[in-house]
Amino acid sequence: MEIVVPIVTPFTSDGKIDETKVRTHVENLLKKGVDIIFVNGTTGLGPALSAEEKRKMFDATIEVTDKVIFQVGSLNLSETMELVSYANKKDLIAVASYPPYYFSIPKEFIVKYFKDICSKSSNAVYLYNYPSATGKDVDADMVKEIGCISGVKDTNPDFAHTLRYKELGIKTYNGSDSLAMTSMASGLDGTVSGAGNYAPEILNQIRESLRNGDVGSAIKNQFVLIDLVNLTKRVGQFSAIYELVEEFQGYSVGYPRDPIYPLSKDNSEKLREEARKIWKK
Ligand code: ELE
Repeated sequence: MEIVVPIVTPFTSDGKIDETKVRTHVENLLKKGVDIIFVNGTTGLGPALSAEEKRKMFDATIEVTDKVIFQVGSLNLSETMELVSYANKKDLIAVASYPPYYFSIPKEFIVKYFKDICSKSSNAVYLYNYPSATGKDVDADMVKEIGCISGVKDTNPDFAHTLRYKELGIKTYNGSDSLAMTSMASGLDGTVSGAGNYAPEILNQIRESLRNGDVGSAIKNQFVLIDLVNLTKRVGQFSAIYELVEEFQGYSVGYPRDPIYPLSKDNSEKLREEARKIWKK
């Protein structure tokens, strides 16, 4: 029952990655019971980062822990490969990639993309599958065909779809906040939760309740998490996470990156107030 957090990427007001804030955030999450840090995911605004910025996020994180999954995907395979080679010199859990998105390409190209990454990587290679965002579903059959994927994060409301990867015997995580409890209770390796940036305690409580056989309490906490996530979605989920880390964890993770604009003062205040009501700590 691992808790994986796809961390936010903290930017300074002039758009640079704030590595000190990355380290502070990672240290705190680990203290709060998070097992693995996923860098450059969706919450980390991965598709909006340059290769250099992705590497910086990885460097800052690995200074604190080797329990890292390094998302290296992009539409530019040569940049992706540079990051794969860079990671070869380090000790980490895995490199991961979403499939090449945006372009309509045949399945064989996607299979080849992952095979190419595997052939270059001395680390484990994980798939980041997020069909509603990428427009591509790299399902269990395709993973079987690729043949070298050893883990998957499936951000997918279709839990049966996620379970099929587990049948292949690979590390399997579901990445939907609303399925965090289900992911931990149902024999997957754990959950990947963006809300874990600001509410790692809730994920930990869910896990503790499941370990103690208290399903009722786990469900209660899952619904608190769902209410918080739904609240963030009303104002801009990814911008809101920056606000709620400060609100609930007590330190700043800087700014998001335009066009994931920071929230207006008004929205920020309302968000924080409503979030406090939902999660009475
Ligand atoms: C998810 C979102 C999904 C987290 C990442 C993640 O950031 O890399 O609530 O399911 O829409 O993409 O947090 O959130 P839901 O895997």
